[in-house]
Amino acid sequence: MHGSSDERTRTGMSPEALKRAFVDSMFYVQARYWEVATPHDLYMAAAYTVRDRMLERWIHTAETYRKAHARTVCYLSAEYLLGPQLGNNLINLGIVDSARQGARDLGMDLQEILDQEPEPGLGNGGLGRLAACYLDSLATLSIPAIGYGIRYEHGIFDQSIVDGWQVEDCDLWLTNGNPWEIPRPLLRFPVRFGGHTEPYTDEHGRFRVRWVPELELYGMAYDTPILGFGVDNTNLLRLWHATAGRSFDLQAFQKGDYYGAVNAKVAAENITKVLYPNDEPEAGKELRLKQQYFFVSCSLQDMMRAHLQQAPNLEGFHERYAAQLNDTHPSIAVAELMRLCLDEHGMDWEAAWEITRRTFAYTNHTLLPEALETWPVELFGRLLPRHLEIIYEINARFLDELRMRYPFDPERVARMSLIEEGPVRRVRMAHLATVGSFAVNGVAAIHSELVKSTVMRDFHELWPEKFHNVTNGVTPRRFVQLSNPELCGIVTDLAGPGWVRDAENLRTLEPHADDAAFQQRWQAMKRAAKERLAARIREATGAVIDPQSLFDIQVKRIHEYKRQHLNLLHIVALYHRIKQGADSDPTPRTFVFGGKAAPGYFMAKLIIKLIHSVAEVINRDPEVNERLRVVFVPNFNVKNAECIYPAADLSEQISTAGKEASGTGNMKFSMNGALTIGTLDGANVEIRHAVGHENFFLFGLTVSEVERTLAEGYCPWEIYRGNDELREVIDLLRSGLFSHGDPDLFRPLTDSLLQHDPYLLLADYPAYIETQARAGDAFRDVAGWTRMSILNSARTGCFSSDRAIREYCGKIWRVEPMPVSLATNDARVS
Ligand code: 9GP
Repeated sequence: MHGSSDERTRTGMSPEALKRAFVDSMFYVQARYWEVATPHDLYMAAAYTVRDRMLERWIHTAETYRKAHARTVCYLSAEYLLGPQLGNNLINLGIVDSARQGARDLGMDLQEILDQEPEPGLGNGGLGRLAACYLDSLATLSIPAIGYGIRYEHGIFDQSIVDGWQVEDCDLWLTNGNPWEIPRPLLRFPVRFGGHTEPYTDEHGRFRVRWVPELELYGMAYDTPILGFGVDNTNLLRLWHATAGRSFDLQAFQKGDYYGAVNAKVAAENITKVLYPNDEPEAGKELRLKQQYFFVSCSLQDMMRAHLQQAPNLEGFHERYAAQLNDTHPSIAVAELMRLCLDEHGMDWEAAWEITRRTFAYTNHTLLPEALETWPVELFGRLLPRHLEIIYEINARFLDELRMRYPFDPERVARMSLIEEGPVRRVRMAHLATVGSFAVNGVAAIHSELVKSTVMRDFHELWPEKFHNVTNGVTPRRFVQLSNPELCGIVTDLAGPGWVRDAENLRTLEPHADDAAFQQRWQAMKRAAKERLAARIREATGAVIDPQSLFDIQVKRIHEYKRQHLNLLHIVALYHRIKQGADSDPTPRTFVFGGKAAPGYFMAKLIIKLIHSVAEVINRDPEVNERLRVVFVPNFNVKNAECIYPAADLSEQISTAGKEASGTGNMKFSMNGALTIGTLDGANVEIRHAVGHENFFLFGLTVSEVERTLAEGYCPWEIYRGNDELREVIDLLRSGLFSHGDPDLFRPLTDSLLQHDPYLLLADYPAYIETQARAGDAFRDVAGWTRMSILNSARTGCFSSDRAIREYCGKIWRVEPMPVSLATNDARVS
């Protein structure tokens, strides 16, 4: 394990070995000498120094898994929100102290080097970050696994704020090079689009179909090693980059069409240019479907290549691999695996179908109808004609089965079809994923129940045993050890360093919850984190905030269902009370917001504007600003998040019940000792159960109350009329006070609330206000609050992604750990 090869200077772990390797990297990789080295050179040299140590483990891991023909998890995900790698890799290698010491000896500050790293933001939010946490846990638990995805040249946009409005800037994470990836120019697979299909008879006289595509390009692999913590296992993240095929170029060149060839190259490479922001309609996003097919096809071809190196045929493919579909984005994999088996490997339908449906498992991450992907049949057929045929055939066989089972229920058969009939016929990707998988899971207990009783109800009735729950989790390596060193120190002192691999050991905090000396240490930890956040906010926005005040934080994507505007209604109510001299909540608070809005989602962007407008009025009013402050942290990303979660006193998890599948920010906050104010939605339900009802501020309608309220003809206007304070708050928003006299600026928001209020803010408003008042009171009882904070951390070890991955391994993937030891490798080499 760690430190086994200190005698080898290239990969040794001591400060001395690290220093020598760093100096070497500066010279031989960066080709720089000290006097002219830029901060970026220092970062690159440090990254290469660390990478060398990872490569040794990585190669040995690949060798071990291969020799053992290990059953391998393939995580197919269009998003990986990795965040900066250097700090995390130092932690997982167990060399933070050596690196800090080595840097100091060379007259450098490790933190300054870490700060140089650009963020690989290849994801939108929770779903992509979950994939990154799962990669960390898979390696840590020694599970043979490959993450497959897309190497977007531009990840999630950078957000800046101009005059209170979000402005999107292009993310340039690759501009200065990416030291963590290894390009594999020889690992390339063809991916085809368009054209038509034609029947033929093969040499055995069997009916076959040939796809004659119009366009062919290539996917080239870029590999990133993923280190486990405290083990030598180092797994693989393989991201695909699109390039034009050489033969393709040649054809055009031979015709003398130089510019045509260049244009074709540019068009091919566009496929992996940019990550699509979610929360926007799919309409017309042809490139998005191309991206999905592109990465899935490369990944399946790669899996087949590796399998066939060791097996005579594809018969045992599903034994070798468990492929997880992360949401519907990769669900075209079902049709692609069928195509590869049928058309490229000459299998018959039954054998191909057997392999396919025993290979895939599908995770559903949302019930929001607008996020459940469907593609117009016309578009599908134009881009992927062969796949559409295969989907029709899967559907025909499936519908026959259904008709036999439900002979008198044609509506049910139509509901379950893979094709949605209507003026525009569409392919239902969630249905394709469900029919083509051996397991389907939701991501929190309540969500999994809702999957079964709503969007997948018919499927659950048909195949009850297929449905599971695996509640999400977050890695304690990044979200405690790296981001909250003081908390890490406290737990390590009590439980020893092993808790990082077994987060249930956070429980050792529990008996100390009432100990006065321990409470002081806890408060100092919070204080340090709050000061760090205050400094960062000052640097980013110029705003000054008071670390003594209650830090009430809501950071996540901006969306109406997440209800950042409910939080704002409370803030305006507090403001209004202070102005009226009727203040009933004397607890000074700092409200912190952060999050990106999809570029095409007007209401979300208006909410960002409203946050800034309310902040502007409150922060400059001396009558109010001693008690209330409102700040927005621009460009919420993993780096910023690491600074924010540890600093929170109160975590806002206030979505309309039934809308948030799980949430993972809620877990990160709670693990870092924040109390939650939240609804019974997503993983809040399990967090509340774990931390104890008395340590959680619950409010709001339940899922069934939401359903009932809407069914009974919800009338937000009546609530507005019947609640004096709410009416005044909304009228203030409509008065122009927060919009320099323009009463119309926030109209779309206030009109939506008063006319439809689809997310039931007004219905939940009174309970939210009352619960916020209780939270404010509770914060003034310092010992009581500290106790609750300690208990939150102590009891949330079960939200480690290690627990989630163990559940996937046991319930769904049937895969066993395969520990790798560098020590045996050392013995073999020497
Ligand atoms: O909205 C869910 C979020 O609640 C969940 O925590 C996350 C990871 O499971 O997935 C999000 N879903 C999506 O981003 C799109 O389906």
